[in-house]
Amino acid sequence: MHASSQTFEGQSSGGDIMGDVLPVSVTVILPTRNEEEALGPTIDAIPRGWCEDLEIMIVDGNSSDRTREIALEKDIRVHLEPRKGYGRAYRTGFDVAKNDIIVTMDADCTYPAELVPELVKRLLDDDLDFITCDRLSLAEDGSMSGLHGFGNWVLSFTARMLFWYGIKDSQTGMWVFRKSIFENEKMRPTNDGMPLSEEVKILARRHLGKKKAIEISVPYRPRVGEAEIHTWGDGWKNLKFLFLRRFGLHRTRTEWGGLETNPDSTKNNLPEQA
Ligand SMILES: Nc1nc2c(ncn2[C@@H]2O[C@H](COP(=O)(O)OP(=O)(O)O)[C@@H](O)[C@H]2O)c(=O)[nH]1
Ligand SMILES: [Mg+2]
Repeated sequence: MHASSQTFEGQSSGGDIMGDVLPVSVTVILPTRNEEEALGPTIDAIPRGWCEDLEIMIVDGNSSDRTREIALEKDIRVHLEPRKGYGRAYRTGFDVAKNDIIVTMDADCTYPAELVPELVKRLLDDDLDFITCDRLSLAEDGSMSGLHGFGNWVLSFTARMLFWYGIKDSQTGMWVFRKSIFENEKMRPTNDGMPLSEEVKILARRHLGKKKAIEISVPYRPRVGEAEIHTWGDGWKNLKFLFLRRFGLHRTRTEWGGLETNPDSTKNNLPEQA
């Protein structure tokens, strides 16, 4: 049976049932822009004490609300990436993340943070390089509007047709992978916007293969806090990017990695939040 039919439904977790501490270091990256409502509960939902070193960080896109303050109160790392875009935040975060395994999630309480230890354990046990977490099979009521559900289906269907990689959910923002995959420069995503999400999966399947890059179904929940939704605009950009990427016509606007000048709480040079 295909890997994507596997689910992590109903398996709650935490250090307790995991037994031994996993012998790895992990960075959880949360991109944020104005997530003051949902960031605290998202951070609190991430289990602690189940791996040797756990770094939790936000890559903040110049939030104008209390997002960065909340992160500092919760004692997690804050990296400020003033350049706009979801993809830009990750193209910086992937580079500045301290640890060997990277986990990504939105900072909006939609993804099952409680499953992070089990997903990492799965990566190690099965000697995988990349896990993408499908939301479409187990989405909870109210987590995706009809239009968003339809848009996700169109994008995932188009991605399957163009690339033939068999990924069910091309738009999920939860991935668990080894940071070392980026040592191969071809694995580095190029898009600074929402299309980075589909690009990451396309690259994983292309360069790591189906055995090392798998899809697992996880629950998906309604969002906390306002989304800056550009349903049609982002949908169109995602669709256009699939075709550009397929025919090699995509272009990189900015370079891989964070800027030296980006403020970071580990450098003690964050500006006061406006
Ligand atoms: N740093 C940064 N984060 C962003 C930006 N745009 C969105 N985000 C964050 O990226 C995540 C995904 O955005 P979201 O609005 O939930 O998109 P959706 O899940 O596709 O509806 C959230 O945690 C946002 O706060 C941005 O320009 N910069
Ligand atoms: Mg979201």
